[in-house]
Amino acid sequence: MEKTRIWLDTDIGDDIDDTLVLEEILRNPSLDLVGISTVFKNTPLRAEFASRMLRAAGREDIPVLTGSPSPIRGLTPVRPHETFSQWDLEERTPDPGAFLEEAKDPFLVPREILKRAKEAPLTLLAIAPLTNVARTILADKGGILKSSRLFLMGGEYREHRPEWNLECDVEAFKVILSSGLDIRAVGLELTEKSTLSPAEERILERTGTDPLADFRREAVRRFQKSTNWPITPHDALALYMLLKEEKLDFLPVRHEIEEGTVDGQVRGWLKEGKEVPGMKFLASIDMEDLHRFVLNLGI
Ligand SMILES: [Ca+2]
Repeated sequence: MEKTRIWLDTDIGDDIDDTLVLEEILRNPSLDLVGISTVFKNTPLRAEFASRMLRAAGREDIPVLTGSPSPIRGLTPVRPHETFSQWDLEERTPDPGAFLEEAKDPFLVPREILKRAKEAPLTLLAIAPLTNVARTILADKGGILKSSRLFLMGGEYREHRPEWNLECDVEAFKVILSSGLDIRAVGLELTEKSTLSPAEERILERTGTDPLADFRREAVRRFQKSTNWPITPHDALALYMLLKEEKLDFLPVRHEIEEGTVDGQVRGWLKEGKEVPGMKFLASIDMEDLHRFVLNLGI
């Protein structure tokens, strides 16, 4: 079977779900991960985190690129729990090293994604604010991305509520909606229901014996200790959707963005609008099967 060429755009290093997604991708024999880009705030540190994870997996051949730290327009929202929750405990936050230099070039990530998409059709998996992806779409003057696909976690499609990845870069989400690309999205209304039980969390804490599993176990431990939150694997639904698309039900996206300003910050959410060509959102999901997928981790 031909492998799916995948590019991961991620804000790995805060919530644990991006870490779980990257591990699953690395372990999945049907996926060929051709590159990773980081986005939102401390992108050099996120890149260092991802590259350490690749090292644990023995996959230093996969490029990790430092993407946009701030949205296309407006301010970066702040939420109270914002730390590099998987790293800040007990040891000093590591030095992002060479990734700091890379962060100065806002066109680095678009250039590299377009280069890969030109070689062969590419599947973009976006599990973070959509700044990098939007910049890539804007830079794609030759229509290279028309043969590629985009799977994303972002938006809320049922109740007009704000969702983090959308509101962190409202302008970027508008670019996504007007891109005409072949897009499958999963919204907060489904992902927020994916919280693992304490017993399931314990499975994540002990599964696997290789260095990649060790890395994840330590990340889970630190996440739990610093946040004291249950694990809600929002982003895993986007990868699940990518892998099981044919068995899932989608609805056409008939939405547009409504904007408001709260405390001087631009906020945005989806409301009903005209049909967005090429874009569909996941209608429902079997949570038991999703949890089996999250906990299996291909081990
Ligand atoms: Ca994420």
